Amino acid sequence: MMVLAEAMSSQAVDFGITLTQHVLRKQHLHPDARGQFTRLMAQIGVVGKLITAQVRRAGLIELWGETGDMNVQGEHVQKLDRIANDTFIEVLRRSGCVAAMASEEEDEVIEVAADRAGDYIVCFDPLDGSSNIDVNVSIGTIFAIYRRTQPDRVVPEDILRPGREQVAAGYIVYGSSTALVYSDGHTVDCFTLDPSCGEYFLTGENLRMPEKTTMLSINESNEPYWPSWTKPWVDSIKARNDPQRRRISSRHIGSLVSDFHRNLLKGGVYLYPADSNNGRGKLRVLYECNPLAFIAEVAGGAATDGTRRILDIVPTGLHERTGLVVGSKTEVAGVADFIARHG
Ligand code: AFP
Repeated sequence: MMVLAEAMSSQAVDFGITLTQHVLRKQHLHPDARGQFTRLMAQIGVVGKLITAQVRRAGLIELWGETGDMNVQGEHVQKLDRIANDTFIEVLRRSGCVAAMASEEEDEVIEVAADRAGDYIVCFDPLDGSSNIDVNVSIGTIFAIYRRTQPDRVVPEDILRPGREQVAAGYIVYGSSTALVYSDGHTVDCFTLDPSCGEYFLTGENLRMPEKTTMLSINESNEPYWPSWTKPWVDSIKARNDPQRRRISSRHIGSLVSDFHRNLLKGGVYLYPADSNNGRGKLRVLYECNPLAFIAEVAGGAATDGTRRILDIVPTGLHERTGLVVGSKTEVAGVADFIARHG
């Protein structure tokens, strides 16, 4: 069995650095910091612990299954979706760091009472990949953090703004362990929750998206609805394989946050194109695409809807959807070429 000293010496990162310690260490990069961001990240960490506790016991305490309600997206709400959403809202409402929130599960913006409001706006998907809950497959929470634009009131532009204005973004994956990954725009860092002491420790520092694509993540059953460039593009990626050597593997979990996390670590491209009939994608700009595009870019990757950089989209509605291609920079750049050739 690996003893603690061995584990410490085998770590590529500073062993024993907690999430809060790490955020504090980086405060010098933000000379106007007032400590609110540090508190906000600590509270998001708490949200991750509370949701982890529910996810880990879901099968034991009847948290699998649907509530019987539909959400604003017209999807069946799972019991864990509801719990994760309420947890996120209530923890952040009490944090003193947040002025307003937008959730994938809520119809309207959630404003925080003035006496508790802070500097930040948070958009989040409380539990992404909820169709995977009942079958013990990885799911996650995704969040985007912006600074409020007005000191005394929340305005629509606080929420309906391009993703490039994010000050930070991150996600928590409830997988074989609970991992919290976030970027403050300078680096992308990964923390793993140690369940024995309830603390997040730094386990990956300054993550870089591998330039080489080895994983292709797409739901191929949607092929009849793909726009015309998608199939030739997918075929061109698969054509990198030959009988002597497999260079590309197909991996699609159906939980964007988990697919993204794997591709960030292993090198891959994730694709959910806009539907050729209605021109809309499935994924939500505010809660899924923006935060993951932000992380991808800071890690050296890129994200597009096919023609536009994801972070330049100015959403006109809270629950706007878009097509998404996210992965290494050269892979994503190649999409424009296929669109020019195949439309
Ligand atoms: P749910 O949270 O409703 O399961 O949606 C998950 C998701 O938005 C994203 O995480 C997946 O990658 C994508 O949908 C999967 O959608 P398909 O089932 O259409 O492939």
